[in-house]
Amino acid sequence: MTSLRFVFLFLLISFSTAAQKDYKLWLQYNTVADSTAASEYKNNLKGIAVLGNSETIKIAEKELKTGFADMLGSIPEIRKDVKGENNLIVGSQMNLSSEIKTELQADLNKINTEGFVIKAILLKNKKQIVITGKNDIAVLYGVFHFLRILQTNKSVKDLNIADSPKTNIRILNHWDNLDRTVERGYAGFSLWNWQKLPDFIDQRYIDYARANASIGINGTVLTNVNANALILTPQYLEKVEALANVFRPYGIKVYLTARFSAPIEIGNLKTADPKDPEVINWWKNKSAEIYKRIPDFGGFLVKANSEGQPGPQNYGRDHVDGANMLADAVAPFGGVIMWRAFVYSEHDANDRAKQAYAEFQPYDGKFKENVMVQVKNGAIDFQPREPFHPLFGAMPKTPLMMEFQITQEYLGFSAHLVFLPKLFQEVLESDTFQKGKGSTVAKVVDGTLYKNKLTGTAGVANIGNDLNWTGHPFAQANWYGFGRLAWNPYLDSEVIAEEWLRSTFSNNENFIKPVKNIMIESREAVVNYMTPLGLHHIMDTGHHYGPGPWVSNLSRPEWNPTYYHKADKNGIGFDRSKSGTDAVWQYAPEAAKLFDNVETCPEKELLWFHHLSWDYKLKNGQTLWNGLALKYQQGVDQVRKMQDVWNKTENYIDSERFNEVKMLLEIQHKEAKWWRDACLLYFQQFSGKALPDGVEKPTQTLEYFKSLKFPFAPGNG
Ligand code: GCW
Repeated sequence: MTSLRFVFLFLLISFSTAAQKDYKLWLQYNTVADSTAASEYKNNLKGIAVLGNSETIKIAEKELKTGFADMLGSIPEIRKDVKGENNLIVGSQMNLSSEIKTELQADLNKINTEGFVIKAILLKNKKQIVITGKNDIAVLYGVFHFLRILQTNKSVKDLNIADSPKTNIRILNHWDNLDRTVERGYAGFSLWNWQKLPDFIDQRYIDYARANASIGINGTVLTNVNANALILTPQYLEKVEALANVFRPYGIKVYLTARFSAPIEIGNLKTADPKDPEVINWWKNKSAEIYKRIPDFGGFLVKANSEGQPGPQNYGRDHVDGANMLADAVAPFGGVIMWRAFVYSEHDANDRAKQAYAEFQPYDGKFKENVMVQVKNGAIDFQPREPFHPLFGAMPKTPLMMEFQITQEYLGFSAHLVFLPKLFQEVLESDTFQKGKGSTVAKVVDGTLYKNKLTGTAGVANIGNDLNWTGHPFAQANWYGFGRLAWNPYLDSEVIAEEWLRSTFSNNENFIKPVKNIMIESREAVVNYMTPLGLHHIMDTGHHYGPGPWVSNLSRPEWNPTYYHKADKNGIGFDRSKSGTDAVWQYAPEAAKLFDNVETCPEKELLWFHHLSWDYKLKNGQTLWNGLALKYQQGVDQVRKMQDVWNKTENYIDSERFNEVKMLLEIQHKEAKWWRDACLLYFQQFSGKALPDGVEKPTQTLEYFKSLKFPFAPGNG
C-alpha cells in the first residue's frame, strides 16, 4: 500500500515537472551541464548589485535569482551596492555611480531608449559586469539577454554588448473574441478571462508578460481585428485596465481594436461617419476615458471596410478620413493608430493581389503623424510562400508596419512543425528595389529606407490557454522567433533556431545539430507538400484545414481555390505578368521585370506570376507536371526525414515533449500525404498525365478526399 502510494506520488511529481517544461517555454533555465562554463559563471558572478527599486527592477532581480538558482544551483549574494569584485551590476544609467557611468558613456551613447549595454569592465582594477540602459525596462531586456547567454552556455568573460531594438512597436495581435474563442487560434481558448477580470489576476497573465519581455515584445492588442464594440464600454475597460497594470512593469503596452461602428453600437449615435462632429467627439471622449484609466494605453488597431467590417467607406469617406479621425482622438495622449491595409473588394474580380496596393498607395503622405499602415507580408493572405507585398517600399511618406501571422492558419494549424522565422526572414530580406538595389523590406520596416520616425512589427499570436501555450511545442519557437525578429529584422533565423533550442531543450550538440536542421528545413517542406512552385490559397474553404483545390462554389470569386490556381488542360498558375493581370507592375521596375519574365522569375514563385503549360520545362529539365508532382513528393519525404531525426532524440530530452512532437510529426506526415495525393489527383484531371517515377501512388481516390468535411475545425469563428 505504502509503496503504491509512493509510486503514485512519484508519477504525480514527474507528471507535473514534465508538464512544467512545456509551460516554461524558452525560459527553462536548465542546469548548466558544461562544467567549464558553470565554473566560469560562478567565478565571475560572485555577487549581484541591484540598483533601483521599481517594480521592473524587482522583476529583473527575481529573474536573476530564478536563473541562477536553476542553472547554477545557488544565488550569488544580492546587495543594493557594489562591494568587492566579480559582481554583476544591474541598474539603469540613472542609478549608476558616476564612475561607472563615465566608463560606459560611449556605450550608452550607442543605444536608444530601449537598448541595453552588457559589459565586462575594470573598476579600480576590479572586474565587474554591468547590465544597464536608459531606463529600467531596458535593464530588464538586458537581464533577459544576459540570462540567455548563460542558457546557451556562452562565455561571460569579455562581454561587450550594446544592443537596441530596431523598431519602436513590437506587438502581438491577438485575434481573441470576448467569448474567449480565438479566430484562427489552435492552442485552446483565449488567455483573457474576461468574466473573472478585473478581480482575478491569473498567474498566466504575469507569465505571458514575462515571456514577451524576455524577447523584447512591448505591446499587445488584446482583441480580434474583427472587433466587438463592447470592449470599449466601461465594464470591459475596467478589465483591460487590470491587464495593463499587470503588463506595465514588463514594458508591455496594451492596445485595443476599434470597431468603426462603435459610436452607433455603444454610443447611441445615428452614424459613425468620421466627418460627423458628434462622431469625432465621441472618439475623443472615448480616448480620454481610456487614457484616464490607462495613461500609457498604446492606441487602436483597425480593420475597416475589409471582409464585411464597418469603416469610413460606409459613409462615402476613405481610409485616410477614418484613420486620421481616430489619430486625432489619441494624439493628445501619445497614442497611435495601426490601420490595416488588408482589403480586397467584392466588386473587383480582376486580381485580389492587386487591391490593397491599388487602394492604399495613392494615400501616401496623407495620413497623420501617428498613423501606421499595417501591411501583411504578402499581397494575398499569410500563405506558406508569397512574394513580398508590393506596398513595402512604395509609400515613402507613410510608416508601414509589418504584419506576420504566427498562428498557422494556412500552415497546418498547431499540428505541423513549421519554423516560421525562416519565412519571416525571406520576406525581410526581399529587395523591393524602390530606392535602388538593396532596398530590402527590412529597411522599410525599421524605417531606415525612408527615415520614418514610427516603426513596428506585428505578429498574429499563436497563443492560447493550452498547457504549452501554442499547441505544438515547436510553435513556441515561432512566438520566440517573431519577438527576436521584431527586435532586429536582420537576425538570421538559423541563429534564432539554435538559441531557442538551447534555451528550450538542451545544449547537447548531438541534439542541437540535427534538430536545428529539421527546423530550418521545415518551412520548405510545408511549401512543398502544400503549395509548391508558387501555388497559393488552395486550402479547403472557411477553416483552411487541408487541401481543397477543387472548391469553386463560393459566392465571392476570390474565396475559391480555383480562382488562384486556374488549372485547366492547357496548364496551371495565375498570370500576373504584363500579359495577365499585370500585378507585377505594382513592384519597382527592377523587381517587376524579374517577376514578369518567366525566365528570371524565381521558380519558387513561378505559378504565382505565370500560367504555364503542363509541358513547360523547369530549370532542372523536368516538365512542369513532373516537377510539381516531385515537389509534392519531396515535401512528404522531408517530413519523413524529420521523423527519423526526431526519433533519435529521445535520450536528450524529457519524454513528455519527445512524445508530443513524435505524435505531432506522425499527424504531419499523414497530412503531408493527404495534401500530395489530393492535389495531384485533382490536378491530374487537367494535365492528363501519369505520375512520374518516384512519386508514390495516392492512398485514396479524389472522391474520397473531396468528401472529407470538418465542420468543427478550430479557429473558424
Ligand atoms: O487570413 C484571413 C483570415 C480571417 C482574418 C483575416 C484578417 C481576422 O482568414 O480570419 O480575420 O484574414 O486578417 O483580417
